[in-house]
Amino acid sequence: MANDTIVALATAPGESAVAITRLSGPRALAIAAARFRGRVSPETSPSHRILFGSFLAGDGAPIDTVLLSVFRDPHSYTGEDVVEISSHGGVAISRAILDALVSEGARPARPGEFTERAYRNGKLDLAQAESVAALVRARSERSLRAARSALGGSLSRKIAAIDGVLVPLLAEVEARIDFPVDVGEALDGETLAGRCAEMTATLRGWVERLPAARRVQEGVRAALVGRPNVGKSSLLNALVGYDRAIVTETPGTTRDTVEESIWIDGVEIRLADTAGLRAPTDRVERFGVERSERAARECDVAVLVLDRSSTVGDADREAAALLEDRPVVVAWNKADLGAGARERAPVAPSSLVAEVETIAVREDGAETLRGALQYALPRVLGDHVGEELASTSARQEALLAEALAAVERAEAGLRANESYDLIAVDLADARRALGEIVGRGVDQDVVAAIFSRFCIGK
Ligand SMILES: Nc1nc2c(ncn2[C@@H]2O[C@H](COP(=O)(O)OP(=O)(O)OP(=O)(O)O)[C@@H](O)[C@H]2O)c(=O)[nH]1
Ligand SMILES: [Mg+2]
Repeated sequence: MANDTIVALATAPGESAVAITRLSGPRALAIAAARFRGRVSPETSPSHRILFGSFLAGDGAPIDTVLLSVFRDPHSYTGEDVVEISSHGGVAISRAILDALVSEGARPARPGEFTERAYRNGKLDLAQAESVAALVRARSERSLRAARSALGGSLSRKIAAIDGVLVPLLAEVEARIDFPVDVGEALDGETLAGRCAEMTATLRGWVERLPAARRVQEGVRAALVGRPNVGKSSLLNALVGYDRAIVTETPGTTRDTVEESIWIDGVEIRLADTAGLRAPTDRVERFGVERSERAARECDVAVLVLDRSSTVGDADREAAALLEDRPVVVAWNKADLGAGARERAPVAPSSLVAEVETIAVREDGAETLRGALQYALPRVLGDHVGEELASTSARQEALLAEALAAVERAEAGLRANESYDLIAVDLADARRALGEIVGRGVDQDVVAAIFSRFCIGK
């Protein structure tokens, strides 16, 4: 256990109703007691009590009246003695409290240091600790649920279940290396391969869900794409419900991509309005068009905006070509201006999710367009649209891919009657990769890097 006591503001700095300053470590109770005057001292208070009193400056003058929560080792977030001081919010008050605690011997915490201590004290495994960051960053109901699921240990339980197959299998394979003549009664390679196949299937199913989990976590990227002046910005404004982007009758109004989010079925949809696609007339527009092309190529779902009142031309076809094989919702805008013959949208049938008619200037059709995006969600999230997905970090994704590749190699090796030494190496590799997800045998630098991405006070 750490031998120093750390302190940080746990709430966002600035003006607020309440601010919480958090202390953790062996001297947390003594340090808090040095500046607290109340009926009960934190040093004698039982765990899980809230004490009311004054918090004092060095000269004994009160800084603020506070509520002080006491959590004794090991029943706290970090597993150490923890004191949380709730004061009035405000820059000066929090600053004064923090300074006072530092002058009593606490050290300002590094980012993520509280959670790091929780991890080191066995309160959380590494996968759970990472999900704390995901929880704080969650911007949608679904991403919050995904982070909560990971924090609840869903990843760790899955790994434990795979370990339950992997460890005995590895032992069996290793036994054959050591005692090759004694295996008469033992399972043959095909049977071992069958057991390995169970793991391969579990891991494969898991890896297949990762892109969907990532989209839930980070938000689905939806780009409004089309030639200039078709009404992309007007549609963005209609969807978000306020004048987010500039709209004018001049083609080429939007120069930079403009982002705003909406939420559909608890999923964040990150809408990007883009500069109209055409041969650029100046340098600024060229940069804008490049950004539009990138947004079109990188989005998860596109809204191809076409002008219902004119004919589909090369510019529309070129815009559509950028969308290749991603799901596309076609918005036939300016439906109020009358139309010629109903034309076919320049989108491959396999990509086309829905076609809607809109009159963006009157916000007509915005709900239908929203519905079309909702309809496109299963295409983006795959079959797992309604499933509980656990948030996974990029580090965990890479390790899962390693584990899957290793068990696939082991399975193929077993079927091909390869030498057991090689198979044991693959299985051990899978075990190492899975173990690292929950923190087993992880390099200290990796641990430090993970927590350095947290906010201070977390
Ligand atoms: N009549 C009619 N006019 C519309 C409609 N939607 C947009 N407009 C008008 O069309 C013009 C262009 O609209 P924008 O939303 O700026 O079009 P854009 O596609 O963002 O254009 P760029 O940014 O230049 O690529 C504006 O004058 C809008 O008022 C519509 O549904 N009906
Ligand atoms: Mg625009």
